[in-house]
Amino acid sequence: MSAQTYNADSITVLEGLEAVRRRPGMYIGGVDDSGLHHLLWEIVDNAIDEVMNGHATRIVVSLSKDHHTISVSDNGRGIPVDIHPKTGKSALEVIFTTLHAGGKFDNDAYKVAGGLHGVGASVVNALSQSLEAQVRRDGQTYIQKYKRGKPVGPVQKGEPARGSGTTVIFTPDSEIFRETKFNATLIAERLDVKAYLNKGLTIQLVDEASGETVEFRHDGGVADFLDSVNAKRNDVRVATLPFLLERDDPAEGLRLSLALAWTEATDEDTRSFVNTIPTRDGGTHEQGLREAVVVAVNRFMSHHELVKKGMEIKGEDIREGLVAILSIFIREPQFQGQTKGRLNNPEVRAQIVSLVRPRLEDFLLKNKSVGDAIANRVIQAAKAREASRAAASQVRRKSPVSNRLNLPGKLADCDASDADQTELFVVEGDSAGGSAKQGRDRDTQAVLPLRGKVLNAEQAGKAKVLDNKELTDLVSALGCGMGDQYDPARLRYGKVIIMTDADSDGHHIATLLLTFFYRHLPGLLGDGRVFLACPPLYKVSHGQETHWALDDASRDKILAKLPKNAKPQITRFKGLGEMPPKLLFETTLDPLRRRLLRVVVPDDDRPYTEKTVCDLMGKEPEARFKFIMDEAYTAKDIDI
Ligand code: 2B7
Repeated sequence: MSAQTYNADSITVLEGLEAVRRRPGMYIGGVDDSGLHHLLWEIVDNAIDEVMNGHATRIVVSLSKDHHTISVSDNGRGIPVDIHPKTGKSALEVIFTTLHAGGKFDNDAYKVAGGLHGVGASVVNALSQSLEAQVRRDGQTYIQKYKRGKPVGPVQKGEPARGSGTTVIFTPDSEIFRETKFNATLIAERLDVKAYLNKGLTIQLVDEASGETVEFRHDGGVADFLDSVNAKRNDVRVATLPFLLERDDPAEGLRLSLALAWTEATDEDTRSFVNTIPTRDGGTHEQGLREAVVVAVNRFMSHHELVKKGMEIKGEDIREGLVAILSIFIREPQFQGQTKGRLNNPEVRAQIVSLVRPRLEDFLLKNKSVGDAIANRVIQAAKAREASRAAASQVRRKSPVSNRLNLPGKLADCDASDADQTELFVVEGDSAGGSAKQGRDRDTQAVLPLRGKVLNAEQAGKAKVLDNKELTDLVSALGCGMGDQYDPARLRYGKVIIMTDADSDGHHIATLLLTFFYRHLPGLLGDGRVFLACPPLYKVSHGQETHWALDDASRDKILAKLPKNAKPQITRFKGLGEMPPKLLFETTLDPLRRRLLRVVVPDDDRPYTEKTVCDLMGKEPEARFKFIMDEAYTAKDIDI
C-alpha cells in the first residue's frame, strides 16, 4: 500500500480494529457463545436507540439457513452517509471502522451506552468475516461492504429506496469465535424482552432454517412482562393486583416503568434495565427501588399496626417473594463491573426513591386488601427467618467446622487438609459409597454416601432444608456454611464431585443436589467447584483390549470399531455399587484417567438459568432427566 492512501488516520483505524481482533475479550467478554451473541446485541441495541428516541418502530432480525449469518433492519432515519471533509470518509464508514465514533453523530437523549459507548458497530465489524451495511435515506440505498473490519470498497449507491432505515448483515469470524452458530431460542428471548421494554415496538424474528417468523409486540409493557415472568416461574401471587408505575420526567432526565407483585416464592427476583440494557448486577436504581419498597411497606404496616410487639421486620422479609420489573431510561448511564452489569449513576437512587416511595404507599393505603395480603406475606417471611435462624444455629452447634470429630459419621474423610488438593465425592447409596471408600486415594479423596433421595430445595423453604439430614451432613462436611453464611475460605474440599449411577435415578439425585447448590450455595457453583463424575455404563472386552463406554452410543461406537467377526464381552454395570473398588478407581476416581464435567451457571442470561431450574424442578421428572443429559454432555470436558 502506498504512503498516499495509507495515511496516519487509517493507521490508527487499523490499529484500533486490530486491537479488537487481538483481544476480543476486552470488548465482548469472550469468544464463547456469549461473546458471539454479544455481537448481535450490540447491533440490535443500535436499532433500539433509534426506537427509544422515537425515530423507529420496527426491527426485523433474520437468521440465515445455517444460522451463521444474521441480518438486522430498522426503519429509523438511516445512518448518515455524508462525507466528513477532514477524513474524506463517509459517516457510515467512520462508524463501522473506528473505535469511539459514538456521540459525534447522534445527539439523542437515551443512548444505549451498554459498555461499548457507541463503538459497538465497529467492534462487531472487526470481529465479522464479512459485514454489509445498507442505508436507506433520501430515497436512495447506500451500501458498504467490509471484510474483517476493512472496507472492501467505498460506499455505493444502490436501488432507489422507499422510506428510511438501516440494515446490517454480518457473519461472525470463525477465526475468532469457537462456535459461530447463532441460537434462535436465546435470540427470541432477548428480543421478546426488548419488545416488553419498548411499548409499541414491533420486532420480527425470521428463521430461514425453519421458515418461521415470530413477532414480538407488547403494548402492555412491563405489566405484561411481569405477568409473563410470574407465569414462567409458576408464581402464586399473594394479591392479584400488581403495583404499576409509569413516569416520564424530562426535566429530571428520567423515564421509569415499574411493575411489582409479591408471591409465595422464597426468593426475590428483580429484573432491572437501563435504556433496555439488562443490569444483572443491580446498581443505584435497584438500591433506590429497594429502599422505596421497604419504607413504603413498613409505613403501611405500622400505620395499620400490623406488626405484633416483639416481632422484628427486616428489609429482607419485605422483599421475600417480590418479583419486580424495573425499566428506566436515563441520559448518560454509567455502567460498572466486569460485565458492565451494574448501574453506577449516584443521583438515580434518590430520584427513584422519591418517585416510587410515595406512590407505592398511596397505592397500599387505597388498596387495603392488597396491602394486607402483602403484610401477611412479610410477617410469614419474618417468622420463617426466625425459624431457620434457630435451626441453623442448631446445625452449627452440632458440627463446628473446625472440629473434625464433629463431621458426619458416614463421611470417610481424607488425610490431607489443604483444599487445593482435596476432593469430596458425594455418592449415591451405601453400596456405591462402600466401593468408593475402598477404591479411593485416601490421601486426597473423601467420600460422603447419601442415603435415599435428597430434599428438593426448589420447593422447600430454608428451614426445611436445614431440617434435612442428608443436606446438613453435606454442609457440615463441606465446612463452608450455606446461604448468606457461605464462606469459601472455610471450604474443606477444592472439588465437590457428584457421583451417581448412570441411570435416571442417579440423574435425579444429581439434579436435586445441583438445585440445592444453585439455591443455597451459589458461590460454590460460581467458583467452579462442583463437578459431575462420569462413571462408565459398559465395559467392552476384546482379547487384551478393554474399553469403557459412558452410554449406549459410545458403546456402539466402540463395537463398530472392532474387527467384523469379533466376539467382545460386554458388561453392563447396573450401578456404581456393582463395580469393584479397583475398577471404580481406574474408570471414575483416578484424576489421571477419569473424566469430570464442571458444572457452570451461565451468567449470561439470568432469566434463562432461572427458567432452566424451574423446568428442571417442575413436576415432570422427564424434564430433569433431559436437562442432565443435555447439559452434562454439552459441558466442556475437563482434563485434570
Ligand atoms: C453512534 C452510532 C452507532 N446512527 C445515527 C443515526 C441513525 C442510526 C444510527 C442506526 C442496527 C441495525 C439495523 C442520527 C449511531 C449511528 O447516527 S445507527 N440508526 N440503526 C442501526 O444501527 N441499526 C442518525 C442522526 C440523524 N440521522 C441519523
